[in-house]
Amino acid sequence: MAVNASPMYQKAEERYRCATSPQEKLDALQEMLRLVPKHKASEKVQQQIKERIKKTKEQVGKAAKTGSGQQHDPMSVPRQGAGQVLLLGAPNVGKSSIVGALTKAKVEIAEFPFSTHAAVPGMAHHEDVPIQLVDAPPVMDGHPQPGMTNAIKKADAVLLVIDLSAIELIDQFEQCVALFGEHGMQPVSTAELDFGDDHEDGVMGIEEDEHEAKLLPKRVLVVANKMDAPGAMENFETFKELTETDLTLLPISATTGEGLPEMMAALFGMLNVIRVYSKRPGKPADKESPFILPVGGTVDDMARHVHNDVAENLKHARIWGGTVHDGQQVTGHHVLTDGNVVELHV
Ligand SMILES: Nc1nc2c(ncn2[C@@H]2O[C@H](COP(=O)(O)OP(=O)(O)OP(=O)(O)O)[C@@H](O)[C@H]2O)c(=O)[nH]1
Ligand SMILES: [Mg+2]
Repeated sequence: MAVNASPMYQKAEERYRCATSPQEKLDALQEMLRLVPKHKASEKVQQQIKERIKKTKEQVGKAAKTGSGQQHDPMSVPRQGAGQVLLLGAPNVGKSSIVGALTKAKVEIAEFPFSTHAAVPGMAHHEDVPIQLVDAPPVMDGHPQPGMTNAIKKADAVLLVIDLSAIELIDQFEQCVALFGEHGMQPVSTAELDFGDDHEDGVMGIEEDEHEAKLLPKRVLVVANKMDAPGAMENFETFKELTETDLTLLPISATTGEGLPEMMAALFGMLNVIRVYSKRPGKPADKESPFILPVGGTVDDMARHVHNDVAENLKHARIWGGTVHDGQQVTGHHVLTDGNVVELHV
C-alpha cells in the first residue's frame, strides 16, 4: 500500500541515502520519522525507520567510543541556504575564481595549479535565494582528494567546471564524469530524480544494503569557464560535438562575470526547491528571508518550519501570489508554489 510520502519526507530520505557518517544517517532518519505520514498504511514503514534508528544509534555510540567519528575532515562543510553545491574540476580551471566572484569567501586564486587544499564554503544568491557554493581542491588525472567523493555524495548538486582555454579539456571532463560511476553515482541534469525505488512498501530503499543500492543520481551542471579567452567559443562548440554529453552545459567567465546569473538560475532550478514568504495578519509580507521548501511542499510543511506548535494547531492559511486569488483561504494540505506569501492562522 502506498504511503504517499511528502516531498519533505523524500528530501530527508535522500539525505539518508547520501549520508556518509552514522550521525548524519541518524539525523536524517529522525527527520524521516517526524515527517512520515502517520496512518495505518505507513505503520510498517514507521517500524522500519524505528529499527534503523536503533541500529544507527548503536553505530553512533561505537564511533564516539573509538573516536572514529571525531577526525577532522577538511572536505566536510555543514549545509546552509537552499542547497549545497560542490565545485568539481581539474586544476586551474577557475573553481576558486567562480566562488570568489559570487561570494564573500576567502578563496585562493592563483595562476599555478593546486592552489586550493581544502573545502571553502561561500554564500551566493539567485535573486533572494541563498545557495551555498563550496570551493574544493582539484581532481588530478581523475584522482579525487581524500574526502572528495563523500563531499560529492552529500552535496545537493555539483558544479562541474571545465576550462575552455585548456588543451586537455575533454580528458579533464571525462575523468570527472567517470568519478561518479566509480563511486556509485550517476550524473544527471534534470531536477526530477528517479531513485527507481519500490513505492509499494512506501519507504524507499530503507531495507536495502547500501552496497547493493542502485546508482545514486547526482544533479550536475557543467560550466565551461574562461569563455572570454581567445578561441574559447570555438573550443566550446568542438567540446559539445565530441563529447555529445546529455548534461546541461553553460559557458561562463569568472573574470568578466558573463553567464554567472544564468548559472545561479540554473542551480536554483536544479535544487528543486521553492521560496515562500510569511506574513502576519494586517502586516506586509516579510520579504527579507524566504522559507525554502522542496517543490510540492505544503502549507503544513511551511508551518513545521516556523514551529512544530504552529503546525499542530494550524486552522487554515491565507495565500497571495501564484494561481490562487489574493488572500484565498486554504487548508494545510494546499501545495505552495514559488513566490507565495502565506499567512498562517492558528
Ligand atoms: N581568462 C580567464 N581566466 C580565468 C577565469 N577564471 C579563472 N581564471 C584564471 O585561471 C587561473 C586559475 O584560477 P583558480 O580560480 O585559482 O583555479 P582553480 O580551479 O581554483 O585551481 P586549483 O585550486 O588549483 O584547482 C587564475 O590565473 C585565474 O585568474 C576566466 O573566466 N577567464
Ligand atoms: Mg582553487
